[in-house]
Amino acid sequence: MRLADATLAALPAEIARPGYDRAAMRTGVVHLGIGAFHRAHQAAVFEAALAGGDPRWAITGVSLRAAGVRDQLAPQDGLYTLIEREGATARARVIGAVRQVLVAPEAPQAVVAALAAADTRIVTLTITEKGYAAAGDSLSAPVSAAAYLAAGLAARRAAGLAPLTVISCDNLPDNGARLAAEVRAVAERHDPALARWIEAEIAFPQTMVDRIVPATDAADIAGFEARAGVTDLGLVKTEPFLQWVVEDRFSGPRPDLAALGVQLTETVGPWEDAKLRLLNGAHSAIAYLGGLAGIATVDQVVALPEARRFVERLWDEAGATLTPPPGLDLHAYRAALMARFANAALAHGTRQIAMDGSQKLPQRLLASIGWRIARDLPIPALALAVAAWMRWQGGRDDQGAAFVVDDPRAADTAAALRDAGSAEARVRALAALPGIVPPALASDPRFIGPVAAALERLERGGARAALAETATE
Ligand code: NAI
Ligand code: CS2
Repeated sequence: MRLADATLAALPAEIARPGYDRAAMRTGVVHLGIGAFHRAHQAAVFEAALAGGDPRWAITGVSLRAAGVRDQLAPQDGLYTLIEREGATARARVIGAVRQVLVAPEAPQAVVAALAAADTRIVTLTITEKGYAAAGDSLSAPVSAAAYLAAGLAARRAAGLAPLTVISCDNLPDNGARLAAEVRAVAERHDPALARWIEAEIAFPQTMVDRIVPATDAADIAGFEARAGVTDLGLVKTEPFLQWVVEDRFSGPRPDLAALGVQLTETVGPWEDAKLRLLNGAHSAIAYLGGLAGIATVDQVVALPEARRFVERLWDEAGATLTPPPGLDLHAYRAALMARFANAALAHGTRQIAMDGSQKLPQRLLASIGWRIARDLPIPALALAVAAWMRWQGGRDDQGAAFVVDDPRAADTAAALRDAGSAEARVRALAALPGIVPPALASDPRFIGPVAAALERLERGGARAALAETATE
């Protein structure tokens, strides 16, 4: 039996479900990139708004690529279960906020119409870091998120509809401004007056988003089926922690976000730097070093004393680059992060985090390195993390087992490694690739030296030995 409106009543009482009238909700949100994170993070906040009596915040999800999530949710009336796991507890809630999912390649005009609907007041996005590459398409034949947004905004403007707010929820520095620039560039190619209207009327607030949401696997779905007696192919698993920091700049109505636990602020940057450089920087280091050592999950890596010492060392290096936002105690933040990493109930795959490293390294590791090198400060832990990403590009772990490097630049990094005959040559070749390591770093011996020494250490003795040596030197 599938999870659906008709089967909600059959669920065990301990599984929470929508207490509001789903038929009365209005679709105020369009989300581009409906994947696991949106359904565990922003949708959970919009669900709380609906549950609190504000019917305006149902969601039309859009996949700009494959039909996966649509095919999971359509037979379930848009319903899915969100399971918050910590240790032995697994709190399950059925989320009712998603009303429909559109697959853009199948129905591009339906996506434009959703963006141009009068009820739509907010657009959110989780399209991965690689979704922000320069959009070469046009709003008349949209493929990219930026082009769909330009097309939807053009339709709103032509219909004389009110502006709306566009909120990037991807792990990128200055995500709002980056997205705004891409959307305006597409609009400018079509009609400069549209670009000017977007600049004047549409808010693209900056955000910091945080909730660990591992990809769902078959065991998750089977486990829920045994617990609840229904099949939920749209199930999403996460942790109890959720943080959303949003720049307080909107073009139109929004839910009472502050009442829902969202932090509204004028300055998101310090929150973003702390999260990207501490949580995500450590995540990427754990992913590559743990993956090279053949370790499958984050909690298994940080169960190793040498790995915990290494992560603390990396946080010492990265933490020095931060100006903590008011109220953020970095010592407590680091302790909370380590506890979240150690949550074995998440089984967060190192392989998943290792994906798209060429799009993640700049903000997670290289920004901290650039800050420290400019002050002639040492970077042993950060250098080992970058060296581990470099070794990962070879597609073999320390045992020689091959794996696919899941990255839009994998062909470039593989080619760069091919003719490089030494660790230093490999570092220089990868650092010279455009769009990953900033040129100023790529030519700086204070970067090349430590990273090459770290790569030699990895190639000589493997990731576990390198972790242990670096953590204590
Ligand atoms: P997912 O794989 O479940 O969903 C990714 C979504 O992005 C899919 O809808 C996919 O079609 C779309 N997408 C991929 N490449 C695209 C492109 N080039 N253009 C447009 N759409 C594209 O991944 P998940 O877990 O939802 O994460 C998505 C993003 O959310 C991450 O890349 C990150 O920026 C952010 N995030 C994820 C967290 C997590 O723990 N999973 C936590 C914090 C942020
Ligand atoms: C992870 C992030 O997959 C990855 O790159 O580092 O998705 C991480 O789970 C989130 O940023 C946590 O908020």
